[in-house]
Amino acid sequence: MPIKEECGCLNSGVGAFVLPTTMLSLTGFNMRTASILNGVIVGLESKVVVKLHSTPPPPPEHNSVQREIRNTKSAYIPRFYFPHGKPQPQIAVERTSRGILAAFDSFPNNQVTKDELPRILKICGLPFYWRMPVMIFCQQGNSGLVERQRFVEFWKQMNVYCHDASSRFVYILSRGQRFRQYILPEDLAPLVQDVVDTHPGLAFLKEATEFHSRYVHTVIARIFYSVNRCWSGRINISELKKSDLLEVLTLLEEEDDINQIMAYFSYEHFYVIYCKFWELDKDHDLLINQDDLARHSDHALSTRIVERIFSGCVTRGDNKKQPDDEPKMSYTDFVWFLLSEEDKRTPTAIEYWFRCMDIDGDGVLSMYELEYFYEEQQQRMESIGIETLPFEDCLCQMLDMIKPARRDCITLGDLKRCKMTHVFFDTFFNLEKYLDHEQRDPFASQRDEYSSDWDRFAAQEYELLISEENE
Ligand SMILES: [Ca+2]
Ligand SMILES: [Ca+2]
Repeated sequence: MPIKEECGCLNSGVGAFVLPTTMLSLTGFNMRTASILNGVIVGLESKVVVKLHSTPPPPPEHNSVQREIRNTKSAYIPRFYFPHGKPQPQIAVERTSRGILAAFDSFPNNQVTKDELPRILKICGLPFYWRMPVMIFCQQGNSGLVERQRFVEFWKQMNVYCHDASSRFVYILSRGQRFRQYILPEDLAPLVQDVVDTHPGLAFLKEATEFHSRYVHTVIARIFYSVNRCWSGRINISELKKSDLLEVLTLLEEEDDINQIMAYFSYEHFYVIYCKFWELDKDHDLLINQDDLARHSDHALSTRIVERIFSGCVTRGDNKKQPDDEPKMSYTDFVWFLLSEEDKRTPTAIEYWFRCMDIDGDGVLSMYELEYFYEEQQQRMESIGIETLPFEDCLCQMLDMIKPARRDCITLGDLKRCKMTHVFFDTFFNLEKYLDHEQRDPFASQRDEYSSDWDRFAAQEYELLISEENE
């Protein structure tokens, strides 16, 4: 029976009524409901007295976190997210500005040249090799001079937006264009050319101007290969923050032996990359075709993978003049190829070969794709009288090695998690290296002074090239 009929109207104003305990169970009217009704309960054994109010019940009590938020709602919460770095106190910016003005006073006409600019940069805490980008940002036309007022404006404006090294670097290299917060390859050219012109480790290159642009292009390609992790052709602030590029630029200032700077700038590494390209580019038009690339490393790569490299899945430039022209590879594309081929453990190399092997572009390597590449390896081995494993057996070995999350396909994540990914790739498209892995225990790690497969390859090849040259 409804409570209303038995006990009178529940919302009839303040009053008291008595519910028999039997009614509580009949109506599902429990102790909690009674308490929510703001009632006073007495005589639990036999009777419950509920005191009613005309106002609705208050909301349930907040938990401690909610209380905390409610109490601090109007309080000041300091800003804690600084995508462009934490701003310096205004007083520090002013102090630096005064330092800049005083430093300019000591130069004729309050102007500095490229050679004098680093003295000003030091006051601002900017590294030596940022000077060319700063020069380009601040100079009037091509005067080669930076004027005091212009520099102070630049400094103050930059401090409005950018407070850490990465966002400042992008700001300077993009010439303060706030709509483009990324670096393009050509933005780096003046900086790298400045390294060619002034680094003591490259003094011998001064006269050989024909190699300057080759070196500059190699360094920029290597920087993009390692830093531009999303393959967009534009380095953004977050990629720069995650990279070692700015540290390496600072290191250039301290290290006179350029070959000690294995990341990006080593001349020996450049020498190896360029000579390898030169060997393949027979007509020296700085482009190579599929036949040229197939000759790399004494035809170590399969035809099928070479075709995939030229399919556009890993190359950037479209070097076709006519739609029917055969696809060509630029020097920059070759740098990406060689770095990927000689060190298959880096994230970019794994992505590079994954893109090549993922023929249908569905984001996984399916069994048919693995079989397609293995088939040619098998044929090549048979043609030179080497006994081969059937595909199924090879597949089992590979799946045991990679341990993919799903047994029916291999994802990029599976390959990045595995420490033996280089062996996986060589099995499917590099015969020479595959046979090499087969001969030695692939799990036995190579212990030597080199920190990467690339550094080892470059050092060994450099020795070879130099000894060939001396013969
Ligand atoms: Ca050529
Ligand atoms: Ca696929």
